[in-house]
Amino acid sequence: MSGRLVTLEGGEGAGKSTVLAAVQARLLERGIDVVVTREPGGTAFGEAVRALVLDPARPELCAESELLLMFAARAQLVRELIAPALAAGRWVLSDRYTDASYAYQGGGRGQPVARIAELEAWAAPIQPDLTLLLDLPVAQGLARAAGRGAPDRIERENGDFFERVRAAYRARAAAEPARFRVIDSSQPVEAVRTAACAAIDAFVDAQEARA
Ligand code: Z5A
Repeated sequence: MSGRLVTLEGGEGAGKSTVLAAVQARLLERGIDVVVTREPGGTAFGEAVRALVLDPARPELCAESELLLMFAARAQLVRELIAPALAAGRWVLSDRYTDASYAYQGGGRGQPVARIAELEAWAAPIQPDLTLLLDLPVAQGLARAAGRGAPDRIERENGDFFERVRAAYRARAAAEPARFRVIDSSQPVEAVRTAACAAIDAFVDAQEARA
């Protein structure tokens, strides 16, 4: 089987980190060689960009710079890690990818979708094959995230911002039902993990049937 790109997405406190290890373990159980990464980050350059873009001491960062920095980190990740891994037949599991830019910089910050699509086509032309969207009410996600210590620059945004992020994610999932699996992450952790692994199993089954 050739390589596939699987992404995990969701708003604040959705539980991506909490389910990531279970998804990785399920892929390994299915005999799939998987590389795990995250955005922004995943490369030395990308991690430096992450530190810059999430730094609460940089409130002056404008929305345009934020969008470009996300794509600068992503362009590097695609060329350094994602494209070579897929070309070698490995799977890539990424904690966030391009949908996050549509949700946060598009929905949240109001950056034009056409501009984001242009950046995507140029800097990150590899599309995910499967995206698990962990979805839950904003208030519940913010309550979970509140227990994690000092908020970063983006976590300092208000509830309206995160409502726009959630709406943008849900709109993307509705527009691309073949790629997205929406998981109700307001459920207890074990139920979310089970739903995520079931989605992985169904996807792997379908890929094996096609091979
Ligand atoms: N960002 C962007 O703006 N544009 C982009 O293009 C990209 C990213 C790629 C960093 O992302 C920021 O970058 C993020 C979006 C922006 N900004 N914000 N805000 P990140 O993914 O690294 O950081 P994050 O969004 O803050 O995710 P996180 O810290 O990894 O959170 P999470 O993975 O979704 O949640 P978690 O850590 O697994 O869980 C949060 C807490 O809830 C924790 O205490 C858990 O124990 C608890 N939890 C989790 N699941 C449950 C359930 N089911 N029940 C009860 N409690 C739970």
